[in-house]
Amino acid sequence: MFLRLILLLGLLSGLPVYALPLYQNDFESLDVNGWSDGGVELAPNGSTRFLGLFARNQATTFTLGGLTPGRSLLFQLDLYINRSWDGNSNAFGPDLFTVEVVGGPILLQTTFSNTGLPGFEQSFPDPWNPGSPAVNAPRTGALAVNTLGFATEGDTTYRLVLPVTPVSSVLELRFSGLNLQDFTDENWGIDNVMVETVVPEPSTVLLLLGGLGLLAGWRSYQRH
Ligand SMILES: [Ca+2]
Ligand SMILES: [Ca+2]
Ligand SMILES: [Ca+2]
Repeated sequence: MFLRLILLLGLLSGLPVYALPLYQNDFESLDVNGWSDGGVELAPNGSTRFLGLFARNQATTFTLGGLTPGRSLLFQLDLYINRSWDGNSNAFGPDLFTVEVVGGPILLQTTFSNTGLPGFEQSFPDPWNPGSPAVNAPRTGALAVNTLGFATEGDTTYRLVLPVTPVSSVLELRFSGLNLQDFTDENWGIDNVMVETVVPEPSTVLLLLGGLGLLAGWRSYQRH
């Protein structure tokens, strides 16, 4: 949060802030290095290539090395939720998606829905709570809807931005579905992956903190 605030303030103020990309992949070059499972799929309408397709309880693990332990990263990706995901439904799910650090914390666990039926709402953007699931309309928080050409119930794109702090020089992130049906009913894919480390210049941090201090002082002065 602090890094993102510094980045935002730095961008607004024009002071130097660096977002260093460590990894980027839109899968158009068919490169799946670093991914344990999945191949490159072409969207049914030919608009893009992505890592997939995953169905049932399938998973893929992404491994990135050469990291500095303790230095925060931003992991961004586009998640494609395709066909008849049923969200919180007990009868046909719950259709769960999880991102976790292998041997570490769960970064995201939630349900998604592409159907409009009562009882088939989704938990996203809230986390999955099995005792009392959050009730959000299907496709809440979507970046795009029906852009890939999947039949019948369509497809929904979510842009996930997950802050993560590696505890060693190697980070393993595991992406998995749970309770999904076969590919023809419910599947998912990953695209536009970007991992970056946000590095503010020391002078930028000092100037911004100094500026915030002056602002607080001025407001305090005005009140008196
Ligand atoms: Ca792509
Ligand atoms: Ca379904
Ligand atoms: Ca289902």
